[in-house]
Amino acid sequence: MKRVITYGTYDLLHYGHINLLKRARELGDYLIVALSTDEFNWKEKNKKCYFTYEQRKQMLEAIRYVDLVIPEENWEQKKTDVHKYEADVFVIGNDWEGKFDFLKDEGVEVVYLPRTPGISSSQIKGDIGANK
Ligand code: C2G
Repeated sequence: MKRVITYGTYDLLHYGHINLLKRARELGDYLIVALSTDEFNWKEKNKKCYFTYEQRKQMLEAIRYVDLVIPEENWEQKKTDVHKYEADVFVIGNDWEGKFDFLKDEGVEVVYLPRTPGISSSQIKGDIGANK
């Protein structure tokens, strides 16, 4: 069984996220999503999520491509996660191109997938805000 892992905030879930998760799952047989906690988002990514971690987790768990959701609490955990969860492949959007190549040293295949153009959580916030 080929196990795939990916990381993200997944706030205001949209089709760009779904496209990523679908392609990630297609690279193996089992997909683990490390979901950024509210604290990690705020402290490390300066992101104030609309939905809480539990709400975002619930939505991800409802997606057919997702097999397991775990918390992402810091930048460093990837190196241990890939062993803890026996991941064969690390996948993320190409906005992170090259940033996680160090995981190859852990024996993990690293794949950067093209982002879906024209959609983002911040764009959704802006568009809705503008139409108030
Ligand atoms: N994504 C995409 N296309 C978009 C928007 C997002 O393919 N139009 C992908 C991103 O590249 C990422 C995933 O969907 O792989 C989740 O996106 P975010 O929630 O924005 O995740 P991010 O803040 O980049 O967190 O440690 C890594 C970080 O946690 C990644």
